[in-house]
Amino acid sequence: MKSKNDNQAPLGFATRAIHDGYDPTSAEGALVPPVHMTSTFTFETAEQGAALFAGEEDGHFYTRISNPTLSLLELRMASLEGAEAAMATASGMGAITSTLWTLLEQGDEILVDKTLYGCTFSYFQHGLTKFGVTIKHVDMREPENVRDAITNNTKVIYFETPANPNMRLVEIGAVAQIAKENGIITVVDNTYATPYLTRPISWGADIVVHSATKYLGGHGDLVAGIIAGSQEMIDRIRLEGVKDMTGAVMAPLTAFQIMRGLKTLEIRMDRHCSSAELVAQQLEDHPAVKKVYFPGLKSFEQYGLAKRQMAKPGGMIAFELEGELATGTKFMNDLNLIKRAVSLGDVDTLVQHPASMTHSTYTPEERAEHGISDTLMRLSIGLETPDDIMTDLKYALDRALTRTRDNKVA
Ligand code: 4LM
Repeated sequence: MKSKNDNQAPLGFATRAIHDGYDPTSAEGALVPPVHMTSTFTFETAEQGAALFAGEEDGHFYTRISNPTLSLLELRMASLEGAEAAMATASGMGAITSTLWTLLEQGDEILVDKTLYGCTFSYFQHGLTKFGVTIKHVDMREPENVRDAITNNTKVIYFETPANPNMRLVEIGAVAQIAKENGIITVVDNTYATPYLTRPISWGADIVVHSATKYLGGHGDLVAGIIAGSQEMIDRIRLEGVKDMTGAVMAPLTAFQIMRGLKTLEIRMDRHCSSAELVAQQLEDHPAVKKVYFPGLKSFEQYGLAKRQMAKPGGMIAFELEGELATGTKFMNDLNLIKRAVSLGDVDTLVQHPASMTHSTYTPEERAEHGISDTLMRLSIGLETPDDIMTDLKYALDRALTRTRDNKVA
């Protein structure tokens, strides 16, 4: 389908998420694109097979490299991120590792924000370092810290915004500008924001990675990743990182599920965001809560940046309860509707405790140094009726308050 309407105006985000790249007449009129459940593709002649392998002819020949169903998802994700090209991968970690194995060599240095998803942190600290890559953690809330940390060996700058789990933001435009001035590639993990809220490439980033397991899929029923960037970068990542190093290719059926998820991404995000605003306010007003980290609250340290860089504040909330770790554990156990689970961006509201779950890959000392406290709780606000989410929270918060008061008296 054309990406402009007949008046030559660009089509909107939701329209592209539903229609881009597909013409039903190419598939016997099927409204929903067919799923190409095939590992391999036949060659009309041996010569044609050789030409495909030599890159002299375009076409699919093996699903680890490309497949029509994956290509359609890749085209849609490129369109939504405002990128030239995209690549579908088996998981978010598959997207991250395939990208960085391609970009980095022994002796290179990568500047990485202080706050990262636990397994990403682990990959940097325990994976890349084994192969002679130096990792430098920088607090990227202040872009000038990045400039100060750059050396002749710096090849890549990597960050999440908002960062998992403590919601810190990084000003993409400012960091990408410093990177460009120094010939460095900027990679942004856009999982929390999604392209509906933030498009890092429009701010100057080179590559965007996603855990498509989260909002893009949106229903908690798949594991997947996406990489978006220039055609040249994506070709390299496809043929070096994915084809030969990680093999982290997405299954065609997963691509079908993600394309179904993308069709409702905009309306789901609108609801995630509006419910999260209500919940964040409820948390902030409750005496059992010490501090709330949510980009839509005026009390959020980077509220101004959130307004500039995010169309809406997102569906993720982090907060600290009054009391200690045990208060949080009991709070989680007192929830009924809200499910105790890692992952995020699902239709179901989920709660988890980063220090003992997603960020247990950090040592306690590393967590302290990287701003992930032991009492931090994380909520992924789902699509249930907002009042029901808040009623469940109020019950558990009221009990947390009673416990904290009883402990103070005792
Ligand atoms: C979680 N997160 O936080 P796969 N990037 C970000 C993430 O949050 C994640 C990944 C990449 C969680 C998983 C248990 C910002 C994952 C990794 O899980 O490999 O699709 O994505 O709860």
